[in-house]
Amino acid sequence: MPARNYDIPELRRLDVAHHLPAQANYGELQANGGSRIIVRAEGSTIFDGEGNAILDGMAGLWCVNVGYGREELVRAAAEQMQELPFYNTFFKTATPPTVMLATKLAEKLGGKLQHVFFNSSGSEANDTVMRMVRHYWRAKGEPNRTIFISRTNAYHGSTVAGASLGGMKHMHAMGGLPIPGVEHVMQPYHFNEGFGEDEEAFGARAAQAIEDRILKVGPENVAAFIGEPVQGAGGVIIPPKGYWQRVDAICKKYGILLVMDEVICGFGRLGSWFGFQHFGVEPDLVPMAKGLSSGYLPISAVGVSEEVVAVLREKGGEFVHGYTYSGHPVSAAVALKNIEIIEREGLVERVKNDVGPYFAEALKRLESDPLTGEIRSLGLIGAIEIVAKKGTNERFTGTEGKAGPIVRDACIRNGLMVRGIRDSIVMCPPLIITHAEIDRMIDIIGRSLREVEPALRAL
Ligand code: PXG
Repeated sequence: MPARNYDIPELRRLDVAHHLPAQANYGELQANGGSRIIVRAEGSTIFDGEGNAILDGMAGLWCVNVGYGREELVRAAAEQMQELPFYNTFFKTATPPTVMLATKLAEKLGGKLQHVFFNSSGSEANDTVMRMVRHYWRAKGEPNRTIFISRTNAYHGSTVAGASLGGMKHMHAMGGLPIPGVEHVMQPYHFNEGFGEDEEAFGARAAQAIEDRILKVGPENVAAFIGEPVQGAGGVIIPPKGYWQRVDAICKKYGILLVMDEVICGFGRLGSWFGFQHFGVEPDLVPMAKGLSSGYLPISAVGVSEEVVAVLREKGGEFVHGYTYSGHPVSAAVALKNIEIIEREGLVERVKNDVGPYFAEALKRLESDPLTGEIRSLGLIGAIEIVAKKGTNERFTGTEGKAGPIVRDACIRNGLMVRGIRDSIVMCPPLIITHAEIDRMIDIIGRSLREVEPALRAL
């Protein structure tokens, strides 16, 4: 559909005058004359108001798994809005799409994960996790089990609970976070924290850090461990082989609940419906969002195990928690249709057997670039570490943490949206991306690295 005829300079002026965008430096944004206005999108490409076509190497914000411009999702929303635009789940009531989506998710989660609680965002899903887990332990007669163990650079959202569970120092530094009862241990970031060390041995060391902390705070006080199967916003940290098996075994050893945050990894990203299935472990709670509706409408969910629900049913009384939009029927209808599309088009298998391996192969073309340290990917998520000295993990002096955004800006100028995280760029394209588009991504990144090298070296 063609974009409407917007007055882009005026929109940018109004953006500065009235709009406070998410996670932005407002002074810088004002000095730059406002945000880039994105007006439409199709397939894997977004278009800005100046008429630039930008290949979306980030699937929106790690979420538009089925790509843009899906008429079926528009129709699913419109039909549900006509029939029933809203009803809540507070008054012992539910709506057909909500019940059907819970059933579908139970099928996809499989095993003991047969129950689903709905929310609107990944952050809210993790607030639900925190409240449900603590309620569970109280109901079970172990009220001292309140502590969550998480990891440095984890991202679990931006609400008070989400940002506390997360391990982002700059978020905590804004004040008052993390709230009490959250412990952070090292992340399994081999390139930065285990360079030169055998990868599996490093993974074992990172898992051991979790057990050490459990013993330090007392296992009887620990409620749960939470982790993303592959850390996304933390820089696409793919854990070494054996890491998740070790974490799972540690949780079982001390009777601690395992929460795997599938907000990014869920719905095909790693070539499996959920990341935990790829890594071969079975968590107790599974927050998910983003790819659940491919971002077409806000919706999130928490998959919950039979054991947890059995305790809540027997001894929990009322679970005094929920949101106005828990199980929103329109969002649920869109999520159901989105899952139907992923199934019908075999997108999960496509990532596993086709585009995932193709992406990994294509990335290898950047291995000879003097600026690339490590290039890693799993399914359709990947990262490129930018280094000052080939063969090392040394960063550019004076720009510690800044090389990523510099390369990212060059990529955007050249027509590719990627995300710059500290000294890396990360990629997370729609699952429908074509081979030709992957080739174009790699070309643009290669060209952008060549363009910025002199500026990086001059810093
Ligand atoms: N868990 C994970 C693993 C996430 O990636 C959330 C929870 C929170 O979801 P909501 O819907 O509340 O945003 C996320 C979100 C980034 C970036 O900087 C990443 C996310 C959100 C915003 C920015 O890459 N992930």
